[in-house]
Amino acid sequence: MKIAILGGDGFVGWPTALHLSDAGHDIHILDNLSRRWIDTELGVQSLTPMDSIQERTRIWHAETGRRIHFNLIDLARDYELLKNWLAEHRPDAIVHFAEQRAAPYSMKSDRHKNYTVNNNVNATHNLLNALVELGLDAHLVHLGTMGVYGYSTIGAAIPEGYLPVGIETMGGETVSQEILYPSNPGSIYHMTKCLDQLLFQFYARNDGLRITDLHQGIVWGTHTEQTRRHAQLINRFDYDGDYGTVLNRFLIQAAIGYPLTVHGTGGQTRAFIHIQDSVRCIELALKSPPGHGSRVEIFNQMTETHRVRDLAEMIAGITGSKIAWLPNPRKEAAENELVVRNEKFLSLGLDPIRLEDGLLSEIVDVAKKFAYRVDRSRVPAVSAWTKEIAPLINHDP
Ligand code: USQ
Repeated sequence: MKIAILGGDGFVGWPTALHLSDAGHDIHILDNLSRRWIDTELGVQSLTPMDSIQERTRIWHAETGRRIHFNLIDLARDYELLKNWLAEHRPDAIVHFAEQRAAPYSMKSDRHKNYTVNNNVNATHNLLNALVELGLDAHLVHLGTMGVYGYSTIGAAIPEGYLPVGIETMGGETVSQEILYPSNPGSIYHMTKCLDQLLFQFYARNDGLRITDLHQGIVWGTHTEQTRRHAQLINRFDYDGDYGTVLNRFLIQAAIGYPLTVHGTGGQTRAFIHIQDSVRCIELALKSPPGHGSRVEIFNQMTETHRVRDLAEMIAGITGSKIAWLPNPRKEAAENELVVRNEKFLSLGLDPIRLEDGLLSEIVDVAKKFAYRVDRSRVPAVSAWTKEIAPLINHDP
């Protein structure tokens, strides 16, 4: 297939581009390189040394003989460029990662809130709009988030996108209907993914677009089969308080002797998936497009759930690290249960990678190798969810 990967220079986009290229597909990355600009804005860098996208694709070609094409396009701002590119190349499928993906970054200031909403919602809408205008019947696979469901304290199993409900009619009868699971975002970033869901519902129903939305959990790990092939194919690996995600942060903190930064009681339960499984799931989704006239296909792209304090205690047990119990910069339930249905990917053949000591130690080793690149002052999470929380987390103890 000819596949456009929007946001193909990012943390999940890059290994996906390599994985799909390796599987024989013709890969075209469209990216505005905003993630690299945000590193510059924040004054941080990936733990792993990353080359330019052009250099990365050159090395991939030298290693495999396969080409990955790169196009510098800002989906949110360059609608005409995007439309012209799609008209010229007419891809069979499109994988859409091109959104600002960090919850803490989206909450930093009014400017960051505006940026995240404008960027994410416009990017998705421009894409859908262009597909309809061009009559392009490409299968769109979007990287969404488990966070659209929110984290209730009830603990009922979360279905894959749609919830059966009984509704009482005027005549007193109960009829059953499936509705999109009620969204309950915990940050401006997560809110944009809820808005994306509505855009998808409309365009699938109104224009018959074929759309798959992947509600992904927190990704851990850094390497995939392809990124291991050459030092310059390495994936990015974030550790800072805005972009580093919880398990990867704990592993890097363990590697540099920094106390593991648990927010609050660590009672937050979240869904997780290894980066290698993430790219496999995207390939499985591409192989199973919804039919014409179908509703939006939704998968829960996660393999395990864990409580934050259990992860911290597990890593402290393996590495001897200390745990720091910190005031929580976020407004979120202190403790929650989480049960998630994920049968769809399992039935398509996903054999999940489980969180186990060997893999965790391997990541600590990668982190130790590049520990000299870490700026310890960038480790704490300092983006507060509300003005009331800010003094609690920004005070000098
Ligand atoms: N947390 C800590 N200590 C830390 C960092 C985080 O206790 O040092 C806690 C947070 O308070 C939160 C949980 O760990 O309760 C998860 O935080 P996270 O930063 O790992 O994940 P999150 O902000 O939810 O976002 C990440 C990705 C996002 C993706 C989402 C999937 O950045 O792109 O959509 O995971 S999910 O969480 O399932 O919505």
